[in-house]
Amino acid sequence: AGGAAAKGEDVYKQTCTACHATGVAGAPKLGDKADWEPRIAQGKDVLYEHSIKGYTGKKGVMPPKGGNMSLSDEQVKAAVDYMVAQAK
Ligand code: HEB
Repeated sequence: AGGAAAKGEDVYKQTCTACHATGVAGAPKLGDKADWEPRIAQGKDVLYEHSIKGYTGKKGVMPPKGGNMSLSDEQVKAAVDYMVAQAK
């Protein structure tokens, strides 16, 4: 392993999977194209900002950094990249 993609996967598995694996509380599911397409259409900057700062959407609340404030912005971005890649 190694590299940015592997790092993003690790972050995803540690922090994001709790909600995004099964879609807890309205979270878009990993690998679900229908869930992700309109979100990806917003552009990556919006996805990054929403993931780092958190936001309340139509389906629920995305907590800042998934509730793990020890993550750096770069780690969260890598996890977003990983999730977006899985939706393609
Ligand atoms: Fe989340 C959403 C990412 C964790 C819940 N998220 C979301 C999105 C993204 C993400 C990108 C989309 C945005 C838009 O659309 O704009 N997450 C993420 C990451 C992580 C996470 C990267 C790790 C760090 N989440 C999480 C958790 C939870 C969640 C842990 C639970 C608690 N999210 C969520 C929800 C949503 C999201 C619910 C949806 C909201 C609305 O409504 O829209």
